[in-house]
Amino acid sequence: MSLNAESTAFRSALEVIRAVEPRVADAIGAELADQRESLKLIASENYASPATLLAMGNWFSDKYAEGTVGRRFYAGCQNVDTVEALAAEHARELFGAAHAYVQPHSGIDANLVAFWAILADRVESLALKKAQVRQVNDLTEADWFALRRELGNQRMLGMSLDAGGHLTHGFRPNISGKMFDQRSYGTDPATGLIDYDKVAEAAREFKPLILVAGYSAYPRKVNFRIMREIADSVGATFMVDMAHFAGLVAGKVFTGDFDPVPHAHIVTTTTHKSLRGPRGGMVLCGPELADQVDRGCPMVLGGPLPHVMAAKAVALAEARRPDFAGYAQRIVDNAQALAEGLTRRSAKLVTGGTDNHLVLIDVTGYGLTGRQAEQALLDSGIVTNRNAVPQDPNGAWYTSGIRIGTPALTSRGLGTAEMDQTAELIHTVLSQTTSGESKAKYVLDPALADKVSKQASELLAGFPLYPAVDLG
Ligand code: DSN
Repeated sequence: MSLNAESTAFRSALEVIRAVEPRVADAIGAELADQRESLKLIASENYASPATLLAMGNWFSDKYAEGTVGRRFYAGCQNVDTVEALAAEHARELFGAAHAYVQPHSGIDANLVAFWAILADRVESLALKKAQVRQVNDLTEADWFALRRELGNQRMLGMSLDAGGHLTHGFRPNISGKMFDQRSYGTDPATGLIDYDKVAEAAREFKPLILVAGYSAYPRKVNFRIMREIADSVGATFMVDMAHFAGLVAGKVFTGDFDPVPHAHIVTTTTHKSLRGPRGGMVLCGPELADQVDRGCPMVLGGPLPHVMAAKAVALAEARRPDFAGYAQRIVDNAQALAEGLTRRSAKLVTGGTDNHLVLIDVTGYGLTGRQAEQALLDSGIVTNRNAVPQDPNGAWYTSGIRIGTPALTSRGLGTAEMDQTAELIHTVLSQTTSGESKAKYVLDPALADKVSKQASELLAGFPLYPAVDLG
């Protein structure tokens, strides 16, 4: 029987790699086997399509292409121009954005590009007002620093890390918290929800240059219309980092007030989470910030990765297909089924549930730290990650939470019935694990961990991962 195209492609690729360094070929094969075997609930991971994966493994990797489409610092970029323009076009169409910049290598890179663009735009506006120069690049170094001092306000207000924000939204130890004078907003201690009046109050007091919305561990929707009104009321630039929920925006699950694109001045994202593309980042904005954003490389970023931009174009084309909306809705249906299943079994959830792709379990309800729970689940074939909960008593390393998300299992085809079974497996492990002599140590009967691992494998057996890929 002849092999299908995917199996032939991956088998041939591994054969070529094996001839040079067999251990790499073995590791690639082992990674597929591990991913097939584990119940992957990491909220920020997914499974890109074979077409997306294959678009990355080619000679586009050999090309330098600093600059932008049609304006490169290197010759011979006509084919890179083709894929970069395609990726940007798909992104604009998918999200209804005026401008898309598809070069960032990651979410952090995308955020750095946005910070640069906002700051440069403000300085340039000030320079223009004084009729000093036409664009920021024409400023002398002395004028640039003088104008930055005159601008004064380099303050960022973002969601705090323990409330579910991201490191790059002004967390003090991160570069965002060092480049900017930062303050953060949290969530209401009683409900776990964003209190927009409190955000408005903080904005009035702090008068940030940038108001950031977006999260990596907040299990609810954010009203971006209200956030924009808050930003406007203090003259702040409104930035949304939609890395976690970009797939829900693309799939039109988050619309109206919950779609950041019509409300934010600038939107950043990764491409590999709920959006299900290759590892990478992207920036969307209106015409006002487009020129500064396009200076991302080489201003902030190293040379673009044309092979990844090719894969972004493929994945974004996939996300524009009608079936992606169904996928996005199933992600949320599954997360809600998982939340309900856990709640029914007495798990304590931050905010009591979810309306996006993730659920945050407060594992102090099981007498555990996040680290103990994460390892106990891993022993049982369930891959999650520990995460701080609001006002976390165990800090950002040990934490008190477990973050679980459904984009990956939904890609595999699991539905709400399987989410209930997943909730049962998680609850079984957590309720049978006891705290050890330190915040990292725990006691779990290995026989129980084995039993749950087998049950997880049985659950997954009906939903083969990459069914078209047979490595032999
Ligand atoms: N590391 C990503 C996550 O897991 O949410 C965010 O950067």
